[in-house]
Amino acid sequence: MVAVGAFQIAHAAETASATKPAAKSKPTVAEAERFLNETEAKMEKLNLDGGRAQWVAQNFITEDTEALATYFGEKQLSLAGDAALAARRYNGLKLKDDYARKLKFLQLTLMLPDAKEREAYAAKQAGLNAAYGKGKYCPPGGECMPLGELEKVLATSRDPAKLKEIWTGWHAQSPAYKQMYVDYVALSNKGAREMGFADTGALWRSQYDMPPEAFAAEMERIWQQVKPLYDSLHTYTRYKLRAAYGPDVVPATGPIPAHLFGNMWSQSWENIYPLLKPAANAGNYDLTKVLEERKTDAKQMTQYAEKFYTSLGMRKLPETFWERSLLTKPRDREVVCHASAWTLDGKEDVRIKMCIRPTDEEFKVIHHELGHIYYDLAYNKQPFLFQGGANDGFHEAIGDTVALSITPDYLKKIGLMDQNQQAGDDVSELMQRALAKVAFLPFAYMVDKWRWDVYAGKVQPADYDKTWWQLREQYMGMSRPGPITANGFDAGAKYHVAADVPYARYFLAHMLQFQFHRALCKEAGYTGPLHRCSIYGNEKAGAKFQKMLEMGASKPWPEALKAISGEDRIDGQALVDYFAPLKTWLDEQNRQLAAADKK
Ligand code: X8Z
Ligand code: ZN
Repeated sequence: MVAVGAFQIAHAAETASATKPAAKSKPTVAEAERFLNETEAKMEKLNLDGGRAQWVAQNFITEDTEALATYFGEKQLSLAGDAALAARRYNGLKLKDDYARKLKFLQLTLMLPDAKEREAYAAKQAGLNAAYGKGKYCPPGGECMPLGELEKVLATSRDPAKLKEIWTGWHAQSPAYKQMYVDYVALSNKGAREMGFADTGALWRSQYDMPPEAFAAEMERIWQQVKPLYDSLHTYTRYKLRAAYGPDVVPATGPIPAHLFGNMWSQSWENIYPLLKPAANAGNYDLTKVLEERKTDAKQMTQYAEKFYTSLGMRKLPETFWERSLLTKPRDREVVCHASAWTLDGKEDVRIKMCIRPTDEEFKVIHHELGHIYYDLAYNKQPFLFQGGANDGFHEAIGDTVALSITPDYLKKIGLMDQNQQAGDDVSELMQRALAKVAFLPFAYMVDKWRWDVYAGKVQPADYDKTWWQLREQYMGMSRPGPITANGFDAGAKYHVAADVPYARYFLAHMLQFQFHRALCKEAGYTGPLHRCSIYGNEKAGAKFQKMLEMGASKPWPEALKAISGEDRIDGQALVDYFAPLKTWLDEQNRQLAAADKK
């Protein structure tokens, strides 16, 4: 199954006549077990066909591949729905834990009884993916630019007018598929309600081994833990952006325009590190420059990442990974460039699809993607229904945990940094990390806050942008670079909204990766500051990691968390502790800057 992808309808199965019970007989445990075993086998088979159709649809965007993806999407929905309904019959039985868990999984899905509606749902899902993948901004009189090129301008230009043009150009794409999204949401909700959920948002929140309301409360609890750190970083960033762009562009109070953060969604601020770097002792090492100068190609980038995993005692990637993955953007066809990791057969046929560029940011993303792949490979002996993350946040956290070990010392070890090159001091190291990890937090929270409200019908299509920007302002402290447009669809300019991939997973992953990192560094016997810890080459830490990965989705996630960290709660404290020295520094800077402002 696709590690990141359209709403996962992997949990599909067929009610074969062999398992269909006589209408009046009472369900038995033996019958339930047989049903689950047979269902799982059928799902596995269809999943491979569906995965292949999706793979080609995203690798070669054409009408034909879109139709194929729709065809199999409908089939998967149909099987998932049948299985979910058939599963209900066994709900009251006292089953062994594994079977009870599988029975629950089968019912966490959409069910659309009408074939026409299933087809419409699948067609819109494929259509939205394709539309996003093909998106471009065509400047007046200039050549059309795909997203990757637009992102490069946002990362490197410091001309606010140019930044605004690029930002606005990309956000002008999504209104074209807004109606498709609106119709898709309606169908999705219908399918969720058939299964007894209030709406699709409630279905999403039900996937965490706790009631949906408890999950929403957990998200808010964690956000409150990390919010003070974000606020400190935002305040400091405002001062620096004002210094760079002037008071006409960056106001002294209130939200900051979203096009100035070096990223299309202002979800990561790494690219504006040069504007923010702490003046004294700031490291001037630039990994992007090194990768560019050395002409490090996409395969080499991937090999660096593979080498990290094998240094932990994990296996090499299968030969077919290299043969079948897409690592660079093809020139002659349209593809969905947003990075993703896939397992087609649930065994060895793993691949990634990513348009790799030689940058520091993408160096981390490739480690992220291989995290999905190594998780997939680790749990490939689990039964099909347990071939998944302990929860989706775990899946997103694996590669990020590894990437937290990309430290200056590690880069020296692998020859990407000169031995005598000076690393930055603690504050500048932490600042760089915070611009990726802390800046991201409110975005990771608000995307699904918006979607939960959309799915719940609390936000109508006419108000999509109004609510989107209310949340952007409330949580991120940002504003739209220009006025909201009539019938706009700014949320749809983000891949995960267009492709309907839940986003709370990334919020969880940002907590989990600091919990994992802390636990693995401890396992490795490391006792220094955690931002200097790299578990590279430590097989003891690797073994601990691997043990959790192999569990897949077979146990409730607190057990998986316990296996690696001894904790059973997803918690923001590990992240807060990691950045504590930066928080102290930021607060002192902010105090001084405020005092200077008053003079
Ligand atoms: O989508 C991704 C990965 C694939 S699962 C590249 N990420 C989120 C994003 O790009 O918005 C990684 C971090 C957040
Ligand atoms: Zn991912």
